[in-house]
Amino acid sequence: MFTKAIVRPPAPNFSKGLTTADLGAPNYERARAQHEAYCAALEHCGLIVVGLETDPAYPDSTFVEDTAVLTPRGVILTQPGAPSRAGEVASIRDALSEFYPSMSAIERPGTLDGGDICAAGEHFFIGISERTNEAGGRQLAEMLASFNYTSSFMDIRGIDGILHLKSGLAYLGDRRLAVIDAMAGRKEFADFDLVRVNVGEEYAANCVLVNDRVLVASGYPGFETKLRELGCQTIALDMTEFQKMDGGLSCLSLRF
Ligand code: CIR
Repeated sequence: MFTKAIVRPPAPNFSKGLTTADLGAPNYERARAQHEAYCAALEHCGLIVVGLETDPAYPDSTFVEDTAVLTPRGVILTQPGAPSRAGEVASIRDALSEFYPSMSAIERPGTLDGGDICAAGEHFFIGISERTNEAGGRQLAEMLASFNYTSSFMDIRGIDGILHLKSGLAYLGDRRLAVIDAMAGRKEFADFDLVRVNVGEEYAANCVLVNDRVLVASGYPGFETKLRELGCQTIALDMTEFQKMDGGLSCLSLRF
């Protein structure tokens, strides 16, 4: 069960962050409103939401997930692969130190973004991407092994429209994964039941299991219907402004 989440609202210069999406500039007021609704949904799932100050020094800093990997057995601070985001980790370390007296950290030349790490029970999928390199992935795999978790690498470079592994993959509990078609054939998923995300609804793959609910992006009825048919209680949230900055539901919080 998650009991807490760390979030950081978008700063007024949020639109200056990195993006590959060709969806236009985000509207700041709407992004703030969507972020508030996101926090309310986490509270509805029973979490205490710890809100950090906005940080205009880092326009992408609302995407807190990329700065740490939180597991029930230990916490690992990341080494974000985008140089403009490297400085985001320091304030997250401070925020987490209240809850975790000791933390490990990925060291350069390793790079690793939290968005590339998908926890599926005792197993972790580690995406090798434009942000997470093999050195970073190997460091994380060793740390996870020391916590008695298994892991496997998944190279996602070259999959169109996928910034991070979790842009196309999410764990739904009960050995079930939501996955886009471009990844569905991977042998690493052999032991899991796959919930295929409909073509054209790929953005919806970045959903988040929070205790007994699943947060999903609104506007993807095919995928949400599939989840409901499987017995998931979904909460649909507008994510349009974060999508314009390549962000999804999982990136907006660190849950623990
Ligand atoms: C970036 O390019 O780093 C941000 N604009 C978006 C990060 C999204 N994070 C995530 O998917 N975990």
